[in-house]
Amino acid sequence: MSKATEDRIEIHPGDITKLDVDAIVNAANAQLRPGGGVCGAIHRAAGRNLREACAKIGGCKTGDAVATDGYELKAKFVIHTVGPVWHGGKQNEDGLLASCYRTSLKIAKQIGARSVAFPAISTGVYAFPLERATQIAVATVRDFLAEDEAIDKVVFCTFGAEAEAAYRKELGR
Ligand code: AR6
Repeated sequence: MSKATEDRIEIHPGDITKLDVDAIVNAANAQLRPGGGVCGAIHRAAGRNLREACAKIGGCKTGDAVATDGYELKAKFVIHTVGPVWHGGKQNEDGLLASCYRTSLKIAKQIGARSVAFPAISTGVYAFPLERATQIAVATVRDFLAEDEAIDKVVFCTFGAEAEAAYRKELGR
């Protein structure tokens, strides 16, 4: 029998670059440049081959995602998704953020990644309100896992006490 959706979701506080999962998701920018935040940390940990792979791809639209190898990371793949910049909520930020999670999981399935870790996309530099973003992240992942058995495990990697508390509340843990 397949595992229940809730048993396939974990919270992991800490640095996503250290995680031993098939794929980690990067909160990227549209140019796929190394940048700062979690993106900068992933690029530093994966090494220059990741920067070159991203430069070759050239870019990614908001709400969309592309995969590369993980290079020096433990993770075999990095799935780069571009979250929306928060403009007050009337520019389809919610829909675009949901699309980031959904598209990243679709790509994970296509490349055969069965365990996937997400940072809290858009909640840093892009200023998406944390609680609202957490609700979207959790709802979208739950929906995907309930419909599809290709992914065994999704890890919400929280960076800081505030994000951890938001995810614990949303997941009821
Ligand atoms: N591991 C896990 N989560 C992290 C880490 C880490 N090592 N470092 C930061 N976070 P942000 P965004 C959390 O700003 O808002 C970049 O410059 C952080 O606490 O990285 O989508 C890109 O290049 C926050 O909760 O991403 C883009 O230009 C979350 O990761 C832009 O920022 C996302 O924060 C993207 O902005």
